Amino acid sequence: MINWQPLVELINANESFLITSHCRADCDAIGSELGLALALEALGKRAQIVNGDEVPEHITFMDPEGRVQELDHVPLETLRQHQVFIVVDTSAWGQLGPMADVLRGFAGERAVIDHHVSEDDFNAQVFKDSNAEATGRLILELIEELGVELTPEMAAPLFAAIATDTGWFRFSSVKEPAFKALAKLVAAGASPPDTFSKLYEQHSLARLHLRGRILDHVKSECDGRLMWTYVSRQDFQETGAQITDTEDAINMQLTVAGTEAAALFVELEPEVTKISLRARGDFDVRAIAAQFGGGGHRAAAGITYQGPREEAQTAVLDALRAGME
Ligand SMILES: [Mn+2]
Repeated sequence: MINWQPLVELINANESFLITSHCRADCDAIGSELGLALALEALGKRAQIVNGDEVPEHITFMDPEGRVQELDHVPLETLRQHQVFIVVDTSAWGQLGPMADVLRGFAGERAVIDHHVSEDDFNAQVFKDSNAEATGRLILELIEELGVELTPEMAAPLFAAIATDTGWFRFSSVKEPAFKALAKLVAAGASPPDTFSKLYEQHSLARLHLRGRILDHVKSECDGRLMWTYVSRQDFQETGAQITDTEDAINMQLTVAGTEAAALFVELEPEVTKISLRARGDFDVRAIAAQFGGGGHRAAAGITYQGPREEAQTAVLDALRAGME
């Protein structure tokens, strides 16, 4: 449990707040920023949200008022005028992008609200619970500590934050506090079906057709322990789908019983292949990715391979097969 009192005092003692989160923002980042900014404004404070890059297209629905600004479009002087700088959903300099320099040069008070284990020194007061399933739930706790009444405008983005950071309530991080928080957010106006639809039911027909190709190309090896598939440039051309339409496609291979590792080879250019790797159980795909200059986590890693797709497939599949022995 976080002791919020120092942050409540910091907020009560100041009038003007700058809020940021990590680049390539997700729903937890945006939801936490918006929930916090709206709560501060409910107290009569000023809040400005500025990120190092733009809000990803597929989650712009979370910010109907366009409150989240991109650093490129904001005069630097306006940022220095704030009294307190609050970073949410990250504690890593490397994830702040160009906002890292703004934080380094910031003269006022600093605070971090986060649930990630890693912790760089931001020279800030840290409000962290690494057992929390989402920063959005921590923001809700803070809102309650501040005595601010939850509005539908706060509840909707905070609901999306918790829903997505928990894989829609199925990760091992999901405990009773998550459902208690969700109940409060729904009571305040958050709509689970509306959120789900805006996140996952707005895709193009081309994306569905591309998915059909990806499924059609699936191969199974090593007695079903290794699954792999690919997308060629021809697949993109013929379906009209975009590179971003390959997102999440790899996870479909993990739905087959007995799969331990999965690979997706995406032909970006004739000589550039993007490779996504996933693992279930003990298999470590980060170790495979590292052999080709890639990186990631044990269960999810990626490689940008400088070479034709067939060559990438031969090389990386050989490494995967060797890892299965
Ligand atoms: Mn998060």
